[in-house]
Amino acid sequence: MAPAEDLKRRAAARALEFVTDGMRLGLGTGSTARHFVELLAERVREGLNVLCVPTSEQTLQQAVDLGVPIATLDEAGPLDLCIDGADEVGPGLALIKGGGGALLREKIVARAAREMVVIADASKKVAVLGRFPLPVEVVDFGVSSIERSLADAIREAGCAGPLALRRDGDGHAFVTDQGHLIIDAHLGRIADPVLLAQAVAQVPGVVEHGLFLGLASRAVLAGTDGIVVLDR
Ligand code: ABF
Repeated sequence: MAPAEDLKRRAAARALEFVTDGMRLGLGTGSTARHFVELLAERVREGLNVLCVPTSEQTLQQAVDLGVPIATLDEAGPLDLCIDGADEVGPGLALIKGGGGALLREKIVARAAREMVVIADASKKVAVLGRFPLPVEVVDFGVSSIERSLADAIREAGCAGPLALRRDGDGHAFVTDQGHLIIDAHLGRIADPVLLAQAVAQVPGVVEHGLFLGLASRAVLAGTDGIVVLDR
């Protein structure tokens, strides 16, 4: 297994230790979360009793294929634990998420869980958020106007940088599981994530953004020198 994938798998395996029989789990999206679902499926085959809510169609399909018991969030009710990846892990476990386009369901599920544990390779840990573009999920009505308003809000929050509508491989606009579009904000540095989150959320047409603040209670980061578990 490639070194980076091995680190992701180690983080996923360590997070599995937080899962106990009978838990209702949120299942994240992305390559690290994929490792977690694979390892969780092994435990389910050994008799672990869990009920899981996937955060994307991609994770849903993986869980179904591997025989992991799933439910909708409405069926499951309050969750015990959400395990998910992240694009950046900053101070206070402030996160940038959404590189995989699943940020809306991810944030809803993370909020529905008593605890959210982030799993990642240690390279995701940063001193300041923003090197990774901030995904902003928007409706597909008046996208150019929304983008202009978003640029104004970002500037007023003390940030700057180009915005780009996310496109897939063949140049078409990327469409999320909820049928929305994503504008990526290439800000470079986010000095005040709380201020920026408040500003972005107020732009008409913005459905959700990739700043996850006050949601993660723990981060499991796997590096070449071992695994670090950070508590908020
Ligand atoms: C998902 O995990 C996304 O929000 C985020 O972009 C991604 C991280 O991906 P990976 O685990 O593949 O690095 O939650």
